[in-house]
Amino acid sequence: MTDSYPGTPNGDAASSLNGMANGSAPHVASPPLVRKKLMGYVGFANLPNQVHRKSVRKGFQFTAMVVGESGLGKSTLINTLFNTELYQPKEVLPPSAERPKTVAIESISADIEENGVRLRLTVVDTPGFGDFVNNEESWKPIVEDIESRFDSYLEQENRVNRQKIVDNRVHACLYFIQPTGHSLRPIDIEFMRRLHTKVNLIPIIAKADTMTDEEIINFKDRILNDIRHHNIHIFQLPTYENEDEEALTEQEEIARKIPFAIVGSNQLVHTPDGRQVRGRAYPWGVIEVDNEDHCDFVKLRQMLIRTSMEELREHTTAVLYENYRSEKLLGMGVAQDSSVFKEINPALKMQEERTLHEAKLAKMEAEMNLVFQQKVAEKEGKLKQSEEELYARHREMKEALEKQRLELEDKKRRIESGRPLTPEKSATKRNRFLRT
Ligand SMILES: Nc1nc2c(ncn2[C@@H]2O[C@H](COP(=O)(O)OP(=O)(O)OP(=O)(O)O)[C@@H](O)[C@H]2O)c(=O)[nH]1
Ligand SMILES: [Mg+2]
Repeated sequence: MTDSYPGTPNGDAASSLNGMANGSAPHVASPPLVRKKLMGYVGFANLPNQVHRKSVRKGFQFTAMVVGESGLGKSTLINTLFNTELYQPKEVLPPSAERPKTVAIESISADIEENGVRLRLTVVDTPGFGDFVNNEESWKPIVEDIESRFDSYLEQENRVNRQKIVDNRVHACLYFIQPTGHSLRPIDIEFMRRLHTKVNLIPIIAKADTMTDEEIINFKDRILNDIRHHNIHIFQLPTYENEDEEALTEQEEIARKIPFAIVGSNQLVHTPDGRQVRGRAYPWGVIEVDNEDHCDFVKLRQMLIRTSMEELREHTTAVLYENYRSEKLLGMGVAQDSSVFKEINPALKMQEERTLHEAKLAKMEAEMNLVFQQKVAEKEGKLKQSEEELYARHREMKEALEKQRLELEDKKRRIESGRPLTPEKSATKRNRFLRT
């Protein structure tokens, strides 16, 4: 309400009261927009607070997945993110023993609360690729897991009662890249290509403490080039025009760090200056997990949890899940009838109906004309035939009469000349008589 509309005559705070009606019936010619100055407090400025209260009451759900080769520090990073030992060692192992490996896709949930906001955070830990006999197909169980979560959501959506939908969809997938310093390997590219349409991909350089700062900068460049070259879509922070300066700078700083170079550790170590920090101690010094000068862990946590959790959730729902859902339903033969969603304009509809009706009438007329012409042709044919028959009969009768007339005339002539009526017969008699 504090916005001033440049179009208003006095430039005062104004509000469009017709805006809502326009929005609900876009097909009807827009009524003129009336700008009204509010005379007093109405209350809709409180709408964002209502949404806020409601979402706090409902709580939030967020699921992140970690994927990468065995031993790259996936389980360690989860522990670092939660800041707890979620993965307790099952038994105390001697230093020479092999470290515990993740053997199946496991998910761990924790209900956490901060300033009265409840969040159910689920982390899905996946076994490393190196454990598979055939590493070419190592992406399969993970894609299947992501899809089965989509399926479960789709199934819940299709239920009669949709009150209690549990959202287990993976909202972000942290992909661990080996700190080789070269470029992405075929297995990384294959994996990301299989996953990028199903999940928000966030690439991570694992065990960044094994590389120098300069090596990390060059490695990041190569990784981003490879990602661009292979048209892999990684999660990008959206930027909105009306965002405030501070938020924009924060987002830019985060975006500049992608792919995040991460060091994971839940161990507390002493720094030379006497502080106790989470990190890894080396003979040459201490790498601090929560120090932005040492690695990008803080920026990753900031993006995942503080600034873009909602964006990750929204992109999962609006784009990734939506694509999966429509593909799946189309595959099942459920086609969308677009006419159902067509906006109806009464004038246009009447015009359409009239055109249809006229076309129908024209078709009927043409059909009737055709039938009429056929009947006329038939009748004509019949008439012609009977005329010919009549003509033939008339000719026959005429000929018969003419013949009769000639005979009678002949008879008359003979009678008049006194000759016998049947000269031929008498002649034969005479001849017979002569012979005998
Ligand atoms: N140098 C270094 N070592 C790390 C880092 N993160 C984890 N490690 C060590 O790497 C080893 C493997 O870590 P895990 O977290 O078990 O690796 P993982 O990716 O879960 O492995 P799998 O479960 O087998 O897939 C452990 O000894 C960790 O202490 C890191 O950032 N830097
Ligand atoms: Mg593990």
